[in-house]
Amino acid sequence: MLPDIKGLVDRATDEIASCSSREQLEAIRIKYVGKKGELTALLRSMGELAAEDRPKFGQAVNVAKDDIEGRLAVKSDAIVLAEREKQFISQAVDITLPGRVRKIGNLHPITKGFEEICDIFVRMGFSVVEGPEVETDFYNFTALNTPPFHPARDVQDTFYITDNILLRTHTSPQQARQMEKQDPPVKVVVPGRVYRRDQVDATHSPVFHQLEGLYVDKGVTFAHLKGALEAFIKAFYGEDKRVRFRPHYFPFTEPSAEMDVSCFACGGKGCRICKGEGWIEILGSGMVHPNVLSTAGYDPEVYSGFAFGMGIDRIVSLKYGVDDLRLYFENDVRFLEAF
Ligand code: 2U9
Repeated sequence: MLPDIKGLVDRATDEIASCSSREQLEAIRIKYVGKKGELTALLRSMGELAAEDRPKFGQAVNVAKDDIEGRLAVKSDAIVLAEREKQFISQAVDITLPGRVRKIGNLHPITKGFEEICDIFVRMGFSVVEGPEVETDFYNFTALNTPPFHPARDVQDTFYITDNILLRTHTSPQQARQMEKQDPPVKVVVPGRVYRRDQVDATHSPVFHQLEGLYVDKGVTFAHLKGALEAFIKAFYGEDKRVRFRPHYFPFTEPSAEMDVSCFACGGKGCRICKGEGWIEILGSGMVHPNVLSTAGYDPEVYSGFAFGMGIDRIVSLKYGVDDLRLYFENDVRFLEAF
């Protein structure tokens, strides 16, 4: 009797159909068509058959082998496909999920204030220059008509590196340097960090920020000063703001004036914020003192100029209603993110 080839193919077909992994499929391949598999064994046993049965039997075994190998190949493709599908599903990206927002930070309110204010003065034709925070006594005081033992030095006590070298108390020394470096017209604003010997509280800090301006040319008058500073206030705080000038004293300007802006809170009627005044002091200004012009090598009979100075910390605080200077230095992101 001839071995049951059809039965063998049927068994292999069933096993292949119910198999679900590469490993199982490989085991089935080895079992039926491997070197020591059942079909190979059948071929080997051909010698036991009658000679006339051999060709037909051999042919039947080869057809069975092709059949099984074909089914193995089809199943193998199906398994690879199924595995890939499983992988795709497990690795799928849900594009409907909102993305993770990366924190990119923002500029410090003081930096923003500097940039906004510089922009306004640049539109009026000023250049922006910066200078060293460590200065000489000469540029910080003497060149600004404040010689040794001048009483104005008392209110600008600072940190001394040597008797002659100190941390600047204002950005004015850079304006003095600028005048020394170039002929008129000089039209600059100088933003920067400055230092004074002060105890820290809500309105005082040994480190604060200033922006000062200087315009020197032939024929510069107090009217130019008033026009430029009023234009600045309207651009920075709003067109509805009014300004007024009060006489004051600075050693480096004559005459000198402080400028007030109409109160942000009450518009000028008088309230708690402006202490009933209707006005808030905002900056200092004046016509450059002839001694300052002479020291820089400019003839005060030919040239005149105006200058001004403002504390940026205060200017920005008034704009945003910040009531404590210390907030600028504490680095609390909840505060910093509010701008
Ligand atoms: C030169 C000539 C004149 C700069 C000026 C002020 C008035 C002023 C204060 C405002 C508040 C400093 O930050 S604050 O404490 N500054 O009032 N500053 S005029 O005058 C100059 C500067 C340089 C060569």
